[in-house]
Amino acid sequence: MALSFTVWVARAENTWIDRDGYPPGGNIYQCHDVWLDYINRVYDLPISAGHAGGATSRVYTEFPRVAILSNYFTRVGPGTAQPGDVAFWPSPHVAVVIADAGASLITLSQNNGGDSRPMKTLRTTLSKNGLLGYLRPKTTLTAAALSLVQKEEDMSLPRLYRNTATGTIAAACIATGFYWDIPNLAAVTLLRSKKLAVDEANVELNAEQWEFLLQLLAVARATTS
Ligand SMILES: [Ca+2]
Repeated sequence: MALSFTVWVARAENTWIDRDGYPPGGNIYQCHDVWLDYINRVYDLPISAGHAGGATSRVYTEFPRVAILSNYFTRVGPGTAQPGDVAFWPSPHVAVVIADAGASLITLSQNNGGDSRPMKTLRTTLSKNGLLGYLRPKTTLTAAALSLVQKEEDMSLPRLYRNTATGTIAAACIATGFYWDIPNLAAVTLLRSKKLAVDEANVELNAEQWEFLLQLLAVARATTS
């Protein structure tokens, strides 16, 4: 069963991911493995659909290298990212976007240090310098109608987004990389322990995030009821 984006991020973060056994005898925990894990666990695609045939950036520059990808993603140039976009650099590097932060991206990324200094899958801020662009999910989240509680320039506050394909709602904060899918608003449970229970994950919240969430859900419920 496919995971929601939030659940996948929660499970993948702080883990070592290898989905292809490559490169044999080397550091098998490559940035490319995060891309493979993302398309497999969130989109139920086989990892063969993410094959690069060499440098990971070929997934972008030769898109769609594997035809089925074009059913799920559209290739767009560098610019403002949306949560769930897959960002490619020519270095080569690939990372999955949690939030756009202007000149940089808050991502889930593995092996940022290069093979001589392997790094597990971490929430990492990466510069947009040299960015090739993004593969954007076709069920993209678009900033919308529900963003009632904040000014455009204030990135410290979360925004609400509506997934135009499914009608589900998500909350994201650009400055902190704070992100939730809210797949079924009526089913969201706010736990007294200040966790958000969504889908299969319990997301730990700090006091500020908790307060924001209460406000956001009040707005969302009023808007969608
Ligand atoms: Ca690998």
